[in-house]
Amino acid sequence: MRTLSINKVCVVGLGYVGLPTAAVIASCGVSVLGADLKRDVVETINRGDIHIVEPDLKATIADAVADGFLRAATEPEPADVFILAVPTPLTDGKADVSYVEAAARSIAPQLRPGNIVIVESTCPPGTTERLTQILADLRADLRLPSGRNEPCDIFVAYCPERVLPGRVLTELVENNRVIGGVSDECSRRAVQFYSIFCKGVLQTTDARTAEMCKLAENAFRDVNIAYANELSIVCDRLGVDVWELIRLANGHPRVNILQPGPGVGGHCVAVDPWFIVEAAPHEARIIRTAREINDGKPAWVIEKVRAALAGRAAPITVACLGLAFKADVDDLRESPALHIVEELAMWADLELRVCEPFVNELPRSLARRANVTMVASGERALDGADVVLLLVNHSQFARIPREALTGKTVVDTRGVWCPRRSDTAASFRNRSAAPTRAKGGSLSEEFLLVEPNA
Ligand code: SAJ
Repeated sequence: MRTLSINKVCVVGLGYVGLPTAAVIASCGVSVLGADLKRDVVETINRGDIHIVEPDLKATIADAVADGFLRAATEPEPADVFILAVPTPLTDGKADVSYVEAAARSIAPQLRPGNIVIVESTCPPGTTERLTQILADLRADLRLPSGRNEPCDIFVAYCPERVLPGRVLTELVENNRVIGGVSDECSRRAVQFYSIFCKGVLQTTDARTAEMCKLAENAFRDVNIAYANELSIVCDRLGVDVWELIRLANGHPRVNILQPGPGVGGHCVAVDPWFIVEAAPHEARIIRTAREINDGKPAWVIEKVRAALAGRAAPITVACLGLAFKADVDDLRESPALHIVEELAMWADLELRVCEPFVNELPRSLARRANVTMVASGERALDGADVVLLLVNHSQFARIPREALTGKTVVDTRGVWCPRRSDTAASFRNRSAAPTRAKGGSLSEEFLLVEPNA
């Protein structure tokens, strides 16, 4: 097989996927131009700094910029490979592919024979074929690929990102990848490109299957989380400790139940399954129901808080621990924690003390509320609080000593302080050392766990 010569890569979109991807390629000694419409993002990166939180990313970007392998600009430039990594939001319940179409239009004038165009944004099935048609319409002088494997000048493939926020730099290199070329030659060339920095298996298929594969992976996770969330609600009704139940069930060699929480957030798992529902509304029944269960969880948590407040004299101080969509990230997109705190902020006679260690200031929706203040640590939030609402299992919160919860009503949506869960090892070694549980499943001598058993 002829080896490609790749001297320059242009990454369009410098967000949670595009920026780390640009960094990893640049750190392999390939010249990378990152294009982003946002001037402040471009300036930040050219200073060797970053605008998102991701472990080790800052140092990798700083090195790549200092070594001259990474540069950012507001417009794409000619390159050997173009990667489109722009958002595909859900707008009015439908996949909004306008950014990815605009990105395709922005690279069209730069295309030269031999170029590879790779779409990494999450897309509904058929999008890569449509983008290929857009490029063909804009560049009638170039032969774009078709599924018929005819000779072409530009090679187009869909290759979804699969990285987990918090582990992005590792997973970009280690994960297996699915590469869906518009033609077989497109797949072959894309494989050669990804071989530069990927250690995982590169599996080839057609573009439509690769698009559906990405959606199916995130819908699979959503369905499994919905199962855990439904179990937590069922267990609450039945007076069973869901965290212990899951730990025990997962001892079965073929059972692996995920963890319940306050709902599903982020820009992927909470969004992508809807693309499948939109594409096959009558057939995608479990997928739709899972979305509804997970979307309904914040309202259930809010009812738990209402129960925790009952009978207390106003004003009541609630410590809200976490706003991010999951542990140890700064991302507030589609965050159920944020949604819950926004709702509580509208209630009369509540003082909310919010701690989100990964964000410097309150989001605008909360900053304008006089009854909401931000504090720097979990312990500060707890000081004088009547109710403690744990929404995100940030490592910092797991380190809060249990004594700090004494006398407070606790709504622990992540099971961080669940006695049987956190004392699992100890309780196996010495059952009598495990905390004792009062009637109703609560640790009433020390603190009350409203969720899951009250
Ligand atoms: N969550 C639970 N319980 C769990 C696991 C997760 O409630 O047991 C919640 C999280 O708190 C969060 C949401 O689900 O609110 C999503 O978090 P996540 O860690 O499951 O996934 P993301 O959104 O960070 O990343 C997912 C990953 N997809 C899969 O695991 C199939 C990642 O590999 C994808 O690259 C990413 O979506 C993406 O960009 O599509």
